Amino acid sequence: TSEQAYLDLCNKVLNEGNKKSDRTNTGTLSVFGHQMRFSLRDGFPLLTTKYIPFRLIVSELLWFMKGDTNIRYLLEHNNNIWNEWAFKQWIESEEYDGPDMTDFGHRSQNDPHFRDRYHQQMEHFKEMILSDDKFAQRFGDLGNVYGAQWRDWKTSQGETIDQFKQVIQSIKEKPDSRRHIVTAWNPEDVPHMALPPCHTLFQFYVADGKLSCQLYQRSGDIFIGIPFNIASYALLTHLVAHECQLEVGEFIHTIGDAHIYTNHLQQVQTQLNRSPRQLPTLSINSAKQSIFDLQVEDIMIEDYEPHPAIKAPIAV
Ligand code: UFP
Repeated sequence: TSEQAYLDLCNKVLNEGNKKSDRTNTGTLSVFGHQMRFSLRDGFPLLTTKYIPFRLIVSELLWFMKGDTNIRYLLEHNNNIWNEWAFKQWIESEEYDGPDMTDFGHRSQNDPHFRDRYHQQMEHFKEMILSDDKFAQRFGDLGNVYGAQWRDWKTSQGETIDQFKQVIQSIKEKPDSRRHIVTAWNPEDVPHMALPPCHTLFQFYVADGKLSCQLYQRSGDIFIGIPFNIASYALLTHLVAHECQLEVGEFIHTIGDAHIYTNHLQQVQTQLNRSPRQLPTLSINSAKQSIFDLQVEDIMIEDYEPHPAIKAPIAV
């Protein structure tokens, strides 16, 4: 199956990767410039060699597509993947009067006492985001992340550009165009961002009634991040095809710095010792024609029978 493209990347980096230090001081093995191709016609590329929680991919992508940048929507769908970024804004604000949370990412990994206090504060934070509108407005909003760049790009003239709507329009009107591009990389914003966009730019392509998508990802954590990124952009391709009444073609994943963190080497070995299974299939509620009306329940993965999850620390 097309999962092999991912396993090949793991093998390549283990065998040929450059030893490289990185921002998080974890250390990586890394290659520069790698491309994987996933035919979306033979199954949905959600890895089977370890369990990937697809529901997190769905709610995050719908959140981007809505142009939403507030974690409240994610929390309402029990999705915690962006919490730390919002939490950081709160504990660094004047309003915060709880215990010291400086450098909570590292400390919660190394100090069990601190970890308990951190979890307590985080639970409190989540409750406040969900129950208090003002609080959510102040501390839940992540600013110029993907949703803002896709749907609400700020121009120098003080106007906004809806790149995502425009690209859908252009696919419908001029399928052969070579300009179906959405960029999240905004050089004006990058210096002020805690995490400059990893998925930097994507382009669509139509041939023979089939829609393909290529992503340029500047930096990819092969064990933890990339499996999510593959599934997310494969889903995006399906959704845009649904909106434009096209079949799906390929998802092409081009990565700049593709790396395995040195504290994931064991886990990658475990995964490589497993045999890929039949890929699952995706179903989209066909009663909804516009993808802008879709809710998480409208998107389902079927016949997904993966190997168990593999735990690993996240580099912070
Ligand atoms: N990362 C991914 N995919 C993502 C995401 C982050 O692989 O969608 F948001 C990883 C890549 C890298 C780290 O290991 O997060 C970002 O660090 P840097 O900005 O230094 O590249």
